[in-house]
Amino acid sequence: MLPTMFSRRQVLSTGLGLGGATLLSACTTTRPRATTPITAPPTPSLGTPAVQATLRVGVDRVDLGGVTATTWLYGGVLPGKEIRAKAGDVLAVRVENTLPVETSVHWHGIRLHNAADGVPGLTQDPIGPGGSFTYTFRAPDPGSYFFHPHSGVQIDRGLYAPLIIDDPAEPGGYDAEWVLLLDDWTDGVGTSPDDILAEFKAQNGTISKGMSHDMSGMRGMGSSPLGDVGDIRYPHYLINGRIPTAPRTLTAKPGHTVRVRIINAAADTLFRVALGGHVMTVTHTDGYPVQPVETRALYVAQGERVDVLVSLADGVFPLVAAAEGKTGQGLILVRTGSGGAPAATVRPAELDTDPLLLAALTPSETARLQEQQPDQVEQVTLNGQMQPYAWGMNGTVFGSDTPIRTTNGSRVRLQMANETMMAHPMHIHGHTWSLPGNGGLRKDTVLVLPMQTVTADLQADNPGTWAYHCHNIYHAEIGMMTSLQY
Ligand SMILES: [Cu+2]
Repeated sequence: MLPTMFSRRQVLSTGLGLGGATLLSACTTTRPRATTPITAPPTPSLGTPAVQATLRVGVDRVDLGGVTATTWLYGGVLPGKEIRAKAGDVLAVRVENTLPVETSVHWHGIRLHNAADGVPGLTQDPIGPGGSFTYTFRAPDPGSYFFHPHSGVQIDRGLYAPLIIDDPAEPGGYDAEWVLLLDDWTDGVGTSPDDILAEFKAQNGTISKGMSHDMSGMRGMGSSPLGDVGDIRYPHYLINGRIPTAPRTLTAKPGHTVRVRIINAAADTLFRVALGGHVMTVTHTDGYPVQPVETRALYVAQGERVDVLVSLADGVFPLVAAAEGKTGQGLILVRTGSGGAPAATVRPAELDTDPLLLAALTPSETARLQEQQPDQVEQVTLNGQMQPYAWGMNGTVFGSDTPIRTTNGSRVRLQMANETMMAHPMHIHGHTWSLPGNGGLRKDTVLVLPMQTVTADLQADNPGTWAYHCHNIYHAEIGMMTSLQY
């Protein structure tokens, strides 16, 4: 089967709207300057690692299920091989870069020491072509995490893998565990991620502080009750590296309870997830336990993770991750009995049953951060628009930003006001927020809806220079990033 080719115009929704030329003359380019990071605290002495791994980063060919693509992979497979440890373990991961360009690895959601956070320019020098770097860090908290580069838009190639931290004290109570990586895919079959970014940059967009007047929307794309949720139409959407016409199959016995860890590794796509014929019980988000709640569908934004328990019926069922506001979906099959496989385009009725937003969950008692009045309140605005393409924070772009400074031991409150028509999954490194509006729900990635303000507290107990950005990777790369420093 030949790969489906998509033209640039089809891939980039921004190509479908206003011609940029008439707008460009009025715009000037903001010239980024380097943000000077504070000196990272010294790497702590961590002792002998309990888990050691080697991660070869390279150019490889991958079979997405009849569609093959040349792309960049961890260890030659998609998704990359899972790394698993126990809470409190020290991990040592040697990264060998065989790419023609620099790379880095960020351990998304892990409350690790700053020097291992994997952000070139803030916490380390990039790993050059032919170079290597060993990340040694303790993973203090159990949960579902993942790792990916923090270099350009490399996450929009095949560079991502799960990082699962088990809780030795957890009773379990399930028969099996599945890890699902959701992704949007263009590399090697459509416009390359770097070319997409170049097209966005060529629009020379600037952002202004204040409300967006961008009403362009995603013309020709579906609509979402959440508002705008992405800029790019992808040729494919994947679950665990497969397109829906050649899905992977997960097998279990009827009546078994399965823990499903769902990780959104996509660059530009928010997914709406449901398992046909089943109710899901949500137990964790971003690693932390929540008060269990049943739902038939849920939203997972880029960088978010959610764990659900499912009691399986007898038969063959589609687990679908529909690309929200776009056309297309990822699919994986759940098989506990006989029956034919559903079509690639199957749309379980559960998808249209009021999907749960993960930020609306309630934390379990054990997950709560002790309540405390903030020592410092920071107003943060999210700014920008799709046309001409520009995204930023506090009225400016990364490089021209003013880092948020605090002191060790402070309770910091961030009031994130989204002044755009787009939902932004905001991510903080090295910490997990407590959301006072949701009883102290713990999250490191929170979806801030259009024109919504989200209050997020954190305890400054992990000194360093910490990236704080939108996890739409194109938004982050165009400038929607700043840092927290202490
Ligand atoms: Cu964003």
